[in-house]
Amino acid sequence: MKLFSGIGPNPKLVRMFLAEKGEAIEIQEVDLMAGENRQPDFVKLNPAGELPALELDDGRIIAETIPICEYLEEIFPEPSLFGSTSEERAVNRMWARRIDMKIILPMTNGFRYSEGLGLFESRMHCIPAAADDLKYQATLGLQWLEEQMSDNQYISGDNIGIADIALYAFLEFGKLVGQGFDSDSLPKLNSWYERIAARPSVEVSKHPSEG
Ligand SMILES: N[C@@H](CCC(=O)N[C@@H](CS)C(=O)NCC(=O)O)C(=O)O
Repeated sequence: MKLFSGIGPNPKLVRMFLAEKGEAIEIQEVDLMAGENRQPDFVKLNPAGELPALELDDGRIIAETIPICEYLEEIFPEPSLFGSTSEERAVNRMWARRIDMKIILPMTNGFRYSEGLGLFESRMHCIPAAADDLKYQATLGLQWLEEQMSDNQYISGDNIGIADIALYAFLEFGKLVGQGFDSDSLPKLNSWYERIAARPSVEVSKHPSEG
C-alpha cells in the first residue's frame, strides 16, 4: 500500500490520521507546486488530478481524503477515529461533513481564487470575484462551530476523531495562507486548536518542506 502525498492540507490530514493510529506506510511524494499531480501519469491513477491518493497492494487506487481515511480505519481499526458504534460513527461523520461544507470548502476555494490564483487558474475554473465572500463564509462557519462546541475535549465527544483531524489540518493551512482564525472571539476553538497542536501526530505528519 502506498500513499501519494504532497504539500497541502488534504494529504496532511491522511498523514495525521495514520500517525494517530501509530501506522506508517510507504509515501510517494508528488510535486503539487510543479503540477505533477495534473500530469498524465498521475491523472491515469486519479482522474481528479488531486492529492492524496492511496494505491492498494493490488494496484487499485482510492482517492478522496475522507474515503481514504474510512478505508484506513477498516484495516487499522485501533484506535478508532470514526467511532466504535453505529451511533458514534454517524456523529463523527456528521461533524466531518459539517466542517467540510461550512469551513473547508469555502476556505480552500477562497484561497484558490485569490492568493492561490497563479497556481490554480490553469488547473480549474476560478472565480476571483467570489474569493472574499468565500473567506467570509469560512469565518461564519468557524463562528457557528464555536457556538456548537460544548465542554467536550474534541469535536465529536471525548475522543479525538476524524472531524478533529480534518479541522486541524485546514486551520493550520488557513494560518499559512492568510485565513488564520481570531483566537479572541473564538476561545473554545482556540483551546481546542492548542490541544490538537500539542499532539505528537502533528509533528509526525509534517510535510518534508516544513523541515
Ligand atoms: N476532494 C479532494 C480534494 C483534494 C485536493 O483538493 N487536494 C489538493 C491538495 S490539499 C490538491 O491536490 N491540489 C492541487 C491541485 O488541485 O492541482 C479530496 O477530498 O481529497
